[in-house]
Amino acid sequence: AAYRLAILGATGAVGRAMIRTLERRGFPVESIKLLASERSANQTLTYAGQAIQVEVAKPESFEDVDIALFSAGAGASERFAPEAVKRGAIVVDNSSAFRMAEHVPLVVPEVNAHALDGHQGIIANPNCSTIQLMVALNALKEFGLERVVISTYQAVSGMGQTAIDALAQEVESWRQHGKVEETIFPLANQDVHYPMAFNVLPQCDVFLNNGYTKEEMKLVNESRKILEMPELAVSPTAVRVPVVYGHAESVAVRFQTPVSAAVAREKMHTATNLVVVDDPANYLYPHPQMASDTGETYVGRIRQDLEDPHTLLFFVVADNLLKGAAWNAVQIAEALVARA
Ligand code: A2P
Ligand code: 11C
Repeated sequence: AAYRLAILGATGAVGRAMIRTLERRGFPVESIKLLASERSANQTLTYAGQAIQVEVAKPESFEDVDIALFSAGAGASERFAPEAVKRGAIVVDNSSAFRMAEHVPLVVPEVNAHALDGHQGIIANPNCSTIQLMVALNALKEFGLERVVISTYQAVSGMGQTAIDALAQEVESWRQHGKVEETIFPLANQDVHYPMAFNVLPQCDVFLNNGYTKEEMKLVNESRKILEMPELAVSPTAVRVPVVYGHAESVAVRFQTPVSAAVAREKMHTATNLVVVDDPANYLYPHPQMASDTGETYVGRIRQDLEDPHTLLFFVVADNLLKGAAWNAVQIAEALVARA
Protein backbone atom coordinates (compact mmCIF):
# COMPACT_ATOMS: atom_id res chain seq x y z
CA ALA A 1 0.00 0.00 0.00
CA ALA A 2 0.99 3.63 -0.47
CA TYR A 3 -0.33 6.61 1.45
CA ARG A 4 -1.60 10.12 0.74
CA LEU A 5 0.50 12.49 2.84
CA ALA A 6 0.42 16.15 3.77
CA ILE A 7 3.16 18.17 5.48
CA LEU A 8 2.02 21.27 7.36
CA GLY A 9 4.96 23.68 7.73
CA ALA A 10 6.72 22.19 4.71
CA THR A 11 8.85 25.30 4.12
CA GLY A 12 10.28 25.36 7.67
CA ALA A 13 13.49 23.80 8.97
CA VAL A 14 11.68 20.68 10.25
CA GLY A 15 9.22 20.54 7.32
CA ARG A 16 12.07 20.42 4.81
CA ALA A 17 13.74 17.72 6.90
CA MET A 18 10.45 15.76 6.83
CA ILE A 19 10.45 15.80 3.03
CA ARG A 20 14.07 14.58 2.87
CA THR A 21 13.39 11.92 5.54
CA LEU A 22 10.42 10.47 3.64
CA GLU A 23 12.71 10.18 0.61
CA ARG A 24 15.63 8.70 2.56
CA ARG A 25 13.52 6.12 4.38
CA GLY A 26 11.58 5.21 1.23
CA PHE A 27 8.21 5.79 2.85
CA PRO A 28 5.42 4.47 0.57
CA VAL A 29 3.98 7.75 -0.75
CA GLU A 30 1.04 7.82 -3.16
CA SER A 31 0.72 11.61 -3.12
CA ILE A 32 2.11 14.47 -1.06
CA LYS A 33 0.71 17.93 -0.33
CA LEU A 34 3.08 20.61 0.94
CA LEU A 35 1.32 23.19 3.10
CA ALA A 36 2.48 26.44 4.71
CA SER A 37 1.20 29.98 5.34
CA GLU A 38 0.32 32.73 2.81
CA ARG A 39 3.97 33.84 3.06
CA SER A 40 4.98 30.77 1.05
CA ALA A 41 2.24 30.66 -1.57
CA ASN A 42 3.91 30.22 -4.97
CA GLN A 43 7.01 28.67 -3.50
CA THR A 44 8.07 25.36 -5.00
CA LEU A 45 9.80 22.49 -3.18
CA THR A 46 10.89 19.14 -4.56
CA TYR A 47 9.90 15.65 -3.47
CA ALA A 48 11.68 12.69 -5.12
CA GLY A 49 12.92 14.92 -7.93
CA GLN A 50 9.47 16.34 -8.64
CA ALA A 51 8.69 20.05 -8.24
CA ILE A 52 5.66 20.56 -5.99
CA GLN A 53 3.89 23.87 -5.47
CA VAL A 54 3.41 24.86 -1.82
CA GLU A 55 -0.25 25.45 -0.94
CA VAL A 56 -1.68 27.74 1.73
CA ALA A 57 -3.06 25.49 4.48
CA LYS A 58 -6.86 25.46 4.85
CA PRO A 59 -9.14 22.98 6.66
CA GLU A 60 -10.12 21.52 3.27
CA SER A 61 -6.45 20.82 2.51
CA PHE A 62 -6.79 17.65 4.60
CA GLU A 63 -9.50 16.03 2.53
CA ASP A 64 -8.15 12.85 0.90
CA VAL A 65 -5.13 12.73 3.22
CA ASP A 66 -4.23 9.54 5.12
CA ILE A 67 -1.35 10.85 7.23
CA ALA A 68 -0.50 14.50 7.97
CA LEU A 69 2.87 15.45 9.44
CA PHE A 70 2.58 18.78 11.28
CA SER A 71 5.44 21.14 12.11
CA ALA A 72 4.12 24.68 11.93
CA GLY A 73 4.03 25.57 15.63
CA ALA A 74 1.47 24.92 18.36
CA GLY A 75 -1.00 27.55 17.13
CA ALA A 76 -1.29 26.04 13.66
CA SER A 77 -1.57 22.55 15.20
CA GLU A 78 -4.41 23.60 17.48
CA ARG A 79 -6.22 25.09 14.53
CA PHE A 80 -5.66 22.39 11.92
CA ALA A 81 -5.31 19.07 13.78
CA PRO A 82 -9.03 18.75 14.64
CA GLU A 83 -9.90 19.70 11.03
CA ALA A 84 -7.57 17.04 9.66
CA VAL A 85 -8.83 14.34 12.05
CA LYS A 86 -12.44 15.24 11.22
CA ARG A 87 -11.62 14.54 7.59
CA GLY A 88 -10.15 11.12 8.34
CA ALA A 89 -6.43 11.91 8.46
CA ILE A 90 -4.08 10.72 11.20
CA VAL A 91 -1.95 13.63 12.45
CA VAL A 92 1.63 13.18 13.64
CA ASP A 93 2.20 16.50 15.39
CA ASN A 94 5.68 17.83 16.09
CA SER A 95 4.43 20.80 18.13
CA SER A 96 3.88 20.91 21.89
CA ALA A 97 0.11 21.51 21.46
CA PHE A 98 -1.15 18.01 22.38
CA ARG A 99 1.83 16.23 23.95
CA MET A 100 0.52 16.17 27.48
CA ALA A 101 -3.15 15.52 26.52
CA GLU A 102 -4.35 12.31 28.12
CA HIS A 103 -5.55 10.47 25.02
CA VAL A 104 -2.68 11.56 22.80
CA PRO A 105 0.19 9.07 22.57
CA LEU A 106 3.63 10.69 22.92
CA VAL A 107 5.92 8.35 21.03
CA VAL A 108 9.56 7.50 20.50
CA PRO A 109 9.15 4.32 18.44
CA GLU A 110 12.22 2.54 19.88
CA VAL A 111 10.84 3.14 23.37
CA ASN A 112 7.02 3.06 23.47
CA ALA A 113 5.45 2.18 20.09
CA HIS A 114 2.82 0.29 22.13
CA ALA A 115 1.39 3.68 23.16
CA LEU A 116 0.07 4.05 19.59
CA ASP A 117 -2.64 1.48 20.28
CA GLY A 118 -6.04 3.08 20.63
CA HIS A 119 -4.96 6.53 19.45
CA GLN A 120 -7.75 8.95 18.55
CA GLY A 121 -6.26 10.50 15.43
CA ILE A 122 -3.48 12.65 16.88
CA ILE A 123 -0.05 11.30 17.78
CA ALA A 124 2.45 13.70 19.37
CA ASN A 125 6.14 13.77 18.50
CA PRO A 126 8.13 14.68 21.64
CA ASN A 127 10.46 17.65 22.01
CA CYS A 128 13.90 17.14 20.44
CA SER A 129 15.86 17.20 23.69
CA THR A 130 13.49 14.62 25.21
CA ILE A 131 13.67 12.17 22.30
CA GLN A 132 17.42 11.56 22.39
CA LEU A 133 17.39 11.29 26.20
CA MET A 134 14.66 8.63 25.93
CA VAL A 135 16.61 6.53 23.43
CA ALA A 136 19.59 6.48 25.80
CA LEU A 137 17.67 5.96 29.08
CA ASN A 138 15.47 3.22 27.62
CA ALA A 139 18.56 1.05 27.20
CA LEU A 140 19.19 1.22 30.97
CA LYS A 141 15.60 1.00 32.24
CA GLU A 142 16.05 -2.46 33.76
CA PHE A 143 18.40 -1.07 36.42
CA GLY A 144 15.53 1.03 37.83
CA LEU A 145 15.71 4.75 37.03
CA GLU A 146 15.63 6.88 40.14
CA ARG A 147 16.85 10.34 39.23
CA VAL A 148 18.05 12.07 36.04
CA VAL A 149 20.17 15.22 36.16
CA ILE A 150 20.54 16.71 32.69
CA SER A 151 22.19 19.77 31.13
CA THR A 152 21.58 20.40 27.44
CA TYR A 153 23.70 22.09 24.77
CA GLN A 154 21.08 22.96 22.14
CA ALA A 155 21.60 23.99 18.53
CA VAL A 156 20.00 27.16 17.22
CA SER A 157 18.10 25.22 14.51
CA GLY A 158 15.72 24.21 17.34
CA MET A 159 14.37 27.76 16.99
CA GLY A 160 13.68 27.32 13.26
CA GLN A 161 15.18 28.52 10.01
CA THR A 162 15.19 32.21 11.04
CA ALA A 163 17.55 31.36 13.93
CA ILE A 164 20.00 29.59 11.61
CA ASP A 165 20.06 32.72 9.45
CA ALA A 166 20.41 34.96 12.51
CA LEU A 167 23.46 33.07 13.86
CA ALA A 168 25.10 33.34 10.43
CA GLN A 169 24.41 37.08 10.47
CA GLU A 170 26.00 37.45 13.93
CA VAL A 171 29.13 35.59 12.81
CA GLU A 172 29.29 37.83 9.74
CA SER A 173 28.98 40.99 11.89
CA TRP A 174 31.90 39.74 14.02
CA ARG A 175 33.96 39.05 10.90
CA GLN A 176 33.24 42.50 9.46
CA HIS A 177 33.44 44.72 12.57
CA GLY A 178 35.02 42.46 15.21
CA LYS A 179 31.84 42.72 17.26
CA VAL A 180 28.72 40.59 17.47
CA GLU A 181 25.48 42.51 17.01
CA GLU A 182 22.76 40.61 18.81
CA THR A 183 19.78 39.44 16.77
CA ILE A 184 16.92 37.25 18.08
CA PHE A 185 18.54 35.13 20.82
CA PRO A 186 17.61 33.65 23.21
CA LEU A 187 14.07 34.24 21.97
CA ALA A 188 12.69 36.42 19.18
CA ASN A 189 9.62 37.68 21.04
CA GLN A 190 11.21 39.17 24.15
CA ASP A 191 12.63 42.60 24.92
CA VAL A 192 16.14 41.53 25.90
CA HIS A 193 18.55 39.91 23.45
CA TYR A 194 22.12 38.67 23.89
CA PRO A 195 24.80 37.67 21.40
CA MET A 196 24.57 34.01 20.42
CA ALA A 197 27.74 33.78 18.32
CA PHE A 198 30.73 32.78 20.53
CA ASN A 199 28.42 32.67 23.54
CA VAL A 200 26.32 30.28 25.64
CA LEU A 201 22.83 31.21 26.92
CA PRO A 202 21.07 29.35 29.75
CA GLN A 203 17.61 30.07 28.33
CA CYS A 204 15.69 27.90 25.84
CA ASP A 205 12.12 29.12 25.38
CA VAL A 206 10.25 31.23 27.97
CA PHE A 207 10.62 31.26 31.75
CA LEU A 208 7.73 29.83 33.77
CA ASN A 209 6.60 30.86 37.25
CA ASN A 210 8.68 28.15 38.93
CA GLY A 211 11.94 29.62 37.59
CA TYR A 212 12.45 26.82 35.07
CA THR A 213 12.12 27.36 31.33
CA LYS A 214 9.42 25.74 29.22
CA GLU A 215 12.10 23.61 27.54
CA GLU A 216 13.27 22.35 30.95
CA MET A 217 9.74 21.43 32.01
CA LYS A 218 9.21 19.61 28.69
CA LEU A 219 12.17 17.41 29.62
CA VAL A 220 10.54 16.62 32.96
CA ASN A 221 6.93 16.09 31.89
CA GLU A 222 7.50 14.38 28.55
CA SER A 223 10.07 11.95 30.02
CA ARG A 224 7.63 10.93 32.76
CA LYS A 225 4.86 10.32 30.21
CA ILE A 226 6.97 8.36 27.71
CA LEU A 227 8.64 6.18 30.35
CA GLU A 228 5.31 5.80 32.19
CA MET A 229 7.06 6.89 35.39
CA PRO A 230 4.96 9.81 36.71
CA GLU A 231 7.20 10.17 39.77
CA LEU A 232 10.58 10.09 37.99
CA ALA A 233 12.91 12.76 39.41
CA VAL A 234 14.32 14.91 36.59
CA SER A 235 16.59 17.93 37.24
CA PRO A 236 17.02 19.84 33.96
CA THR A 237 19.08 22.83 32.77
CA ALA A 238 18.56 23.77 29.11
CA VAL A 239 21.27 25.83 27.40
CA ARG A 240 21.55 27.26 23.88
CA VAL A 241 24.96 27.06 22.20
CA PRO A 242 26.18 28.44 18.85
CA VAL A 243 25.83 25.11 17.05
CA VAL A 244 23.66 24.87 13.93
CA TYR A 245 22.58 21.21 13.87
CA GLY A 246 22.62 18.70 16.75
CA HIS A 247 21.68 18.87 20.43
CA ALA A 248 24.10 17.47 23.03
CA GLU A 249 23.26 16.50 26.62
CA SER A 250 25.36 15.80 29.69
CA VAL A 251 23.40 13.30 31.78
CA ALA A 252 23.83 11.82 35.27
CA VAL A 253 21.40 9.02 36.15
CA ARG A 254 20.94 7.32 39.50
CA PHE A 255 19.64 3.72 39.44
CA GLN A 256 18.15 1.43 42.09
CA THR A 257 21.07 -0.98 41.62
CA PRO A 258 24.79 -0.36 41.06
CA VAL A 259 25.69 -0.21 37.34
CA SER A 260 29.23 -0.37 35.97
CA ALA A 261 30.25 1.60 32.89
CA ALA A 262 31.10 -1.67 31.12
CA VAL A 263 27.64 -3.16 31.69
CA ALA A 264 25.93 0.09 30.65
CA ARG A 265 28.07 0.26 27.51
CA GLU A 266 27.04 -3.27 26.59
CA LYS A 267 23.32 -2.56 27.15
CA MET A 268 23.52 0.63 25.12
CA HIS A 269 25.45 -1.15 22.40
CA THR A 270 22.57 -3.60 21.82
CA ALA A 271 19.82 -0.93 21.89
CA THR A 272 18.10 -0.09 18.59
CA ASN A 273 19.29 3.06 16.80
CA LEU A 274 21.66 3.98 19.64
CA VAL A 275 25.33 4.14 18.64
CA VAL A 276 27.98 3.86 21.35
CA VAL A 277 31.03 5.98 20.53
CA ASP A 278 33.12 5.66 23.65
CA ASP A 279 36.83 5.09 23.18
CA PRO A 280 38.78 7.82 25.00
CA ALA A 281 42.11 6.11 24.23
CA ASN A 282 41.45 6.92 20.58
CA TYR A 283 39.74 10.25 21.34
CA LEU A 284 36.37 8.90 20.23
CA TYR A 285 33.18 10.38 21.68
CA PRO A 286 29.99 11.83 20.22
CA HIS A 287 29.66 15.49 19.22
CA PRO A 288 26.97 17.36 17.26
CA GLN A 289 28.78 17.31 13.92
CA MET A 290 29.07 13.51 14.18
CA ALA A 291 25.29 13.23 14.53
CA SER A 292 24.44 15.89 11.96
CA ASP A 293 22.33 14.62 9.04
CA THR A 294 21.83 11.15 10.58
CA GLY A 295 18.83 9.52 12.28
CA GLU A 296 20.76 7.79 15.06
CA THR A 297 21.37 8.80 18.67
CA TYR A 298 25.01 8.70 19.83
CA VAL A 299 26.27 8.11 23.36
CA GLY A 300 29.73 8.18 24.88
CA ARG A 301 31.84 9.33 27.86
CA ILE A 302 30.05 6.60 29.84
CA ARG A 303 31.47 6.64 33.38
CA GLN A 304 30.46 5.52 36.82
CA ASP A 305 30.19 8.28 39.38
CA LEU A 306 33.37 8.60 41.46
CA GLU A 307 31.55 8.22 44.78
CA ASP A 308 28.22 6.53 44.01
CA PRO A 309 28.17 3.18 42.14
CA HIS A 310 24.42 3.66 41.52
CA THR A 311 25.08 6.72 39.36
CA LEU A 312 26.29 6.81 35.74
CA LEU A 313 27.39 9.80 33.68
CA PHE A 314 27.24 9.98 29.89
CA PHE A 315 27.05 12.40 26.93
CA VAL A 316 24.30 11.93 24.34
CA VAL A 317 23.95 13.61 20.94
CA ALA A 318 21.46 13.55 18.04
CA ASP A 319 20.46 15.71 15.09
CA ASN A 320 17.62 17.78 16.58
CA LEU A 321 15.91 18.30 13.21
CA LEU A 322 16.10 14.57 12.35
CA LYS A 323 15.88 12.18 15.32
CA GLY A 324 14.68 15.15 17.37
CA ALA A 325 11.85 15.96 14.97
CA ALA A 326 11.39 14.89 11.33
CA TRP A 327 13.01 11.43 11.50
CA ASN A 328 11.11 10.46 14.65
CA ALA A 329 7.84 11.72 13.08
CA VAL A 330 8.40 9.58 9.97
CA GLN A 331 9.28 6.58 12.19
CA ILE A 332 5.93 7.14 13.96
CA ALA A 333 4.16 7.14 10.58
CA GLU A 334 5.95 3.89 9.70
CA ALA A 335 4.91 2.32 13.02
CA LEU A 336 1.29 3.39 12.43
CA VAL A 337 1.31 1.82 8.98
CA ALA A 338 2.91 -1.36 10.31
CA ARG A 339 0.23 -1.70 12.99
CA ALA A 340 -2.74 -0.83 10.74
P1 A2P B 1 5.84 29.91 6.16
O1 A2P B 1 7.21 29.58 5.65
O2 A2P B 1 4.86 30.13 5.06
O3 A2P B 1 5.84 30.98 7.21
P2 A2P B 1 10.35 27.30 11.08
O4 A2P B 1 10.12 26.50 12.32
O5 A2P B 1 11.58 26.90 10.33
O6 A2P B 1 10.26 28.76 11.35
O7 A2P B 1 9.11 26.94 10.09
C1 A2P B 1 7.76 27.09 10.46
C2 A2P B 1 6.88 26.48 9.36
O8 A2P B 1 5.50 26.57 9.78
C3 A2P B 1 6.96 27.19 8.05
O9 A2P B 1 6.75 26.26 7.01
C4 A2P B 1 5.77 28.16 8.14
O10 A2P B 1 5.28 28.55 6.89
C5 A2P B 1 4.76 27.27 8.81
N1 A2P B 1 3.68 28.01 9.44
C6 A2P B 1 3.79 28.85 10.50
N2 A2P B 1 2.56 29.33 10.86
C7 A2P B 1 1.67 28.75 10.00
C8 A2P B 1 0.24 28.83 9.84
N3 A2P B 1 -0.53 29.60 10.63
N4 A2P B 1 -0.33 28.11 8.85
C9 A2P B 1 0.42 27.33 8.05
N5 A2P B 1 1.77 27.21 8.16
C10 A2P B 1 2.38 27.92 9.11
C1 11C C 1 14.56 24.10 20.87
N1 11C C 1 13.47 22.12 21.72
O1 11C C 1 15.61 23.50 20.64
C2 11C C 1 13.26 23.38 21.04
C3 11C C 1 12.60 23.26 19.71
O2 11C C 1 8.59 21.68 21.69
O3 11C C 1 9.03 20.99 19.69
C4 11C C 1 11.39 22.37 19.65
C5 11C C 1 10.25 22.86 20.49
C6 11C C 1 9.22 21.78 20.63
O4 11C C 1 14.47 25.32 20.93
